[in-house]
Amino acid sequence: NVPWFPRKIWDLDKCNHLITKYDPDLDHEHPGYNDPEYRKRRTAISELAFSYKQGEPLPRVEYTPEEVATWKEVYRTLSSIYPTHACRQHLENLQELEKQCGYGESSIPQLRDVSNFLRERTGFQLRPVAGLLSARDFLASLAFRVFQCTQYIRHSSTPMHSPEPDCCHELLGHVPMLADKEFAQFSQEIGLASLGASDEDIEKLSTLYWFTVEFGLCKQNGAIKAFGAGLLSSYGELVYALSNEPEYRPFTPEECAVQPYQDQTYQPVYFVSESFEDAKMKLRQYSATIRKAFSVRYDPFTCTVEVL
Ligand code: H2B
Ligand code: FE
Repeated sequence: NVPWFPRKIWDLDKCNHLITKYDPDLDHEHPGYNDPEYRKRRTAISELAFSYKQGEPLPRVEYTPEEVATWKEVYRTLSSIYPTHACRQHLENLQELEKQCGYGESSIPQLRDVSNFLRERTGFQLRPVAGLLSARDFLASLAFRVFQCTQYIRHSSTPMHSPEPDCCHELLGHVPMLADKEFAQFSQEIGLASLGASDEDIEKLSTLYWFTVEFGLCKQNGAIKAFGAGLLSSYGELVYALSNEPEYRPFTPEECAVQPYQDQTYQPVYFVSESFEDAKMKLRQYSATIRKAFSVRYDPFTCTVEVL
């Protein structure tokens, strides 16, 4: 009994199971919980994601001056430490996004433009999502080179922190990395490994995702740099992660997959990859050890998963 999984890219319309953790309507600790205006705005942007169907043009959002002000602050602060803290791929691609995709502190880029940019670079595309998705649904979309992307922005009272993913995290953390060919392949392979996997293996793959795509470090020219989107979108943790204070371990999927992780405070340990190429090869070996009754291959011509 293999759990259901999407076989065609259009099946992603059914991969929409949200997790209510950190929801501004339910979580009393959420910075927007006591702000009815913010919650109304979130509901409106959520509607766009709920009604989205694969293949439709991505919805545009007209951001308010308050939202743009939040973006500006985040953009400025993070840009100031990228040169010393971000990996080469992130830096290069962010420059390209500034040149070609309207990235900058004065406006929040539109998902439609960003998705077109990524498609040209690595074949990745974005799809709007209303909030935190189940790990199974989130990982499954990666198998199709689809990245589920939030479109709302964090509350203006906490520009330097968000308990949940928001457009600052996606656009500044994830998007520049998804424009890298090796990294895109790495992401898709985690996705493919997740299709039809047991709950236990989904948990392990989520943990792997966490310590690489979200909080991964890598070696570049003898220095440690950040490539994880959770780091690249959090000033505080980005500084901490490269401060020599936390523990650093070489990336090994077997060890990484079972390491307990923190989503409330900084990570006590980070995994350092030699390169994306190396991380991808190690992940491939690890994936082969996941017990599944079948193997899968993605056919990019038909956007379907072949089950072998
Ligand atoms: N949902 C959304 N919307 N964005 C994410 O970055 C995300 C998610 N990450 N669901 C997932 C879970 C991740 O923490 C892993 C795969 O569990
Ligand atoms: Fe993320």
